[in-house]
Amino acid sequence: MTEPTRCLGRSERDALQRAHARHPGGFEILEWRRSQQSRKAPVELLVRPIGTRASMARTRLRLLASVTALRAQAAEGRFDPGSLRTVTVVPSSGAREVWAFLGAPGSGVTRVVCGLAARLNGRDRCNVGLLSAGDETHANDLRGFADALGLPLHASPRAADIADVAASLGHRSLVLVDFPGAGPRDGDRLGSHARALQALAPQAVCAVLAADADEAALRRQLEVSIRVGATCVALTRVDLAARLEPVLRVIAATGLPLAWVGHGSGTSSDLAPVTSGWIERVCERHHAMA
Ligand SMILES: Nc1nc2c(ncn2[C@@H]2O[C@H](COP(=O)(O)OP(=O)(O)O)[C@@H](O)[C@H]2O)c(=O)[nH]1
Ligand SMILES: [Mg+2]
Repeated sequence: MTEPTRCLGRSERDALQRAHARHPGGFEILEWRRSQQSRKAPVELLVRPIGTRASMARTRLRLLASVTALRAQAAEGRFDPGSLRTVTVVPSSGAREVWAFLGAPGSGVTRVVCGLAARLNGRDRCNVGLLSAGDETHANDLRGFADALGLPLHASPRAADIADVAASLGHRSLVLVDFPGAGPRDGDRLGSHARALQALAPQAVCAVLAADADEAALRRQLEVSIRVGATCVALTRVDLAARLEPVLRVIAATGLPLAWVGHGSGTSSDLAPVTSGWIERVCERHHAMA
């Protein structure tokens, strides 16, 4: 017992000693109370253990700080470039191939189709045919480009007809199919795309993702693309995205390989096959800025 407690009575000192034994780390006295209305009745002490409280508070603070740091780190998007798969998609030298392209409206599907057509047509004996899986208005987005390059362009607004229309392009070694934009809530159109893809049985189904879209929207878009059979990804509008880690993280989480990267609105020069060097450069730049 410390000096100041000498002025206390035996009952008070006993109560203090019991509290001290229970809370050796220290305690705060909340209330003195006698069990009966008599001065001789034993004293009861209501205490709050300071030590435990303080350390609990400290632990809670420490926990909060580490959770916040973790959240900040996740938001910052430390992205491991090794977690992202890439793939090189090239037309087979022998068999005729069909590649399908789909994505949310405005994500750059038509531009990717044009970019690849311009890149591949006439190279390594590849000749490209274009197929619009939409109505005439949708097909018109490709018309000027097809005419300028002298490429045949057919349209098939109905999923039931698409295999026949693709067959009418049988003289071309590579048919690129431009699907009208369909977002995650556009169930009717997604259903129609799924039926068309089933009929076409393409060698590649490419989900076109706009890098400047919101991370949650990108995730949902990839989910529905996978449901209709996506086999790879083309990342567009890279030049417009403030940060690339969110979209790269979303793609890596699905396990789908990234095939092409578009970083400009030009027809051919701004679309390129992805390389691991590009991914590493993008991540290094981001980490250097963080
Ligand atoms: N800056 C930039 N614009 C792009 C890119 N890809 C597409 N665009 C533009 O985005 C708009 C929508 O592209 P489009 O191919 O029509 O999208 P779709 O609706 O998915 O077929 C057009 O104005 C394109 O020029 C890109 O990589 N960078
Ligand atoms: Mg389009």
